[in-house]
Amino acid sequence: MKKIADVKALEVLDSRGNPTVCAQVTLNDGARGVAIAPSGASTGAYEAIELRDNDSTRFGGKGVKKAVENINGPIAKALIGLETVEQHIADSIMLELDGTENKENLGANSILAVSMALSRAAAESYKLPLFRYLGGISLRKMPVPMMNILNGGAHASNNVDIQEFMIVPKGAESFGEALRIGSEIYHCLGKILSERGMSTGVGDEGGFAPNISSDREALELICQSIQSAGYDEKTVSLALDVASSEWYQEDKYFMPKRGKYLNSGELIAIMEEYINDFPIISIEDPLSEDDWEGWCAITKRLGDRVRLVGDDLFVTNRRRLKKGIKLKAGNSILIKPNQIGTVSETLEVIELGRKNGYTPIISHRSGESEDTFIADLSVAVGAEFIKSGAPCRSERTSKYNRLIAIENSLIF
Ligand code: 2PG
Ligand code: MG
Repeated sequence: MKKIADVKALEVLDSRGNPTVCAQVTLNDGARGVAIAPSGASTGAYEAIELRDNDSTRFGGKGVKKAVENINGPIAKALIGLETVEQHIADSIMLELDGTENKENLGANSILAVSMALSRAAAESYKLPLFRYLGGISLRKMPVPMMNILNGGAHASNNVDIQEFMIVPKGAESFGEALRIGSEIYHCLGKILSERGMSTGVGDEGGFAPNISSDREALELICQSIQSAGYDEKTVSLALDVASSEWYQEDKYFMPKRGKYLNSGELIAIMEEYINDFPIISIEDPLSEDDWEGWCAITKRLGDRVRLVGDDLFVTNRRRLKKGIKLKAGNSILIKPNQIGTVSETLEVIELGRKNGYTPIISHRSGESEDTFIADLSVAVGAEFIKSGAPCRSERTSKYNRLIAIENSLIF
């Protein structure tokens, strides 16, 4: 009988140099899983709570000692000795122990790290790669990467308000080819920027973060880099993450870097212009998490032309997705396990989305680590896309490299 023998945690650093939670679960047969929780910057208001110490004497208040103690104390006590590795059973025990809707007692960072570490330990115990353990034998396909090559918004200290400009090599024959194409375009963009005397410094997700005159200029620069790398829109499309919840104030949108106010209708009209003029196939958070009316309007107007992806809108949360399905708001859902806090709830919301025609896009956070859980998750659920930043910086490429390994059936 498989049994949980030990649960432990440590405070480690994420890609922004902030503390985060690393958990380890060991089974009675010696199988062991380790996982690190990621962390967002443009977090949705309805996400599960990431527990921070708020003790200004350590890490500027960002320490996660309490979250680590919650694992080493109550979570370990509740899970050690459990005579099963069934994910939903262990996850429900942690949910019950926390006892809140948003996981504020134990922290979604501690619960998720344990939840992911348990999946890994169980996979190892069954001698299966993680994607196979999570997804079973009917694995469908490799995802297409959505690579963020130009960063703005809360992820970069430049003058660009839209958070992410992504390239999507959807015409590539394999994941490896898609990554090669993405990397070539990324380097062409770097060359174009440096020829124009613009900064080639990168933002949180590895994309360039130059100061430019407008969002349109960013889109034009990316199209030029696609062309100069020798590709066209049959092979490479574009995707945006507007992250507009960051701009929303009392029914209006204030673009902080440009100092401009817009209403929902104006924002929708701008998105429509971009779709008309550029090969954009996906727009994430074009409207705010609280602007359901705007979301319904944009879905009616553009939903048959483009993926409208709810990130802050749905926060990987079943209840919010159900509301979206009922109202016909959006047609895709971004999946970030730490927005909800357990592996089983993440799998459930993906299933709910799929049954209702909402494409799942598996996503990293802007604060990441060497953990590659989401790469395996994307294959396990047959996601059409994975978003893991630029083809640059190891916390981003670790996911892409893991996918190359999976595609080639090499199990690291
Ligand atoms: C997003 C994410 C990841 P953050 O908005 O989609 O790109 O950013 O992790 O800062 O919320
Ligand atoms: Mg987003």
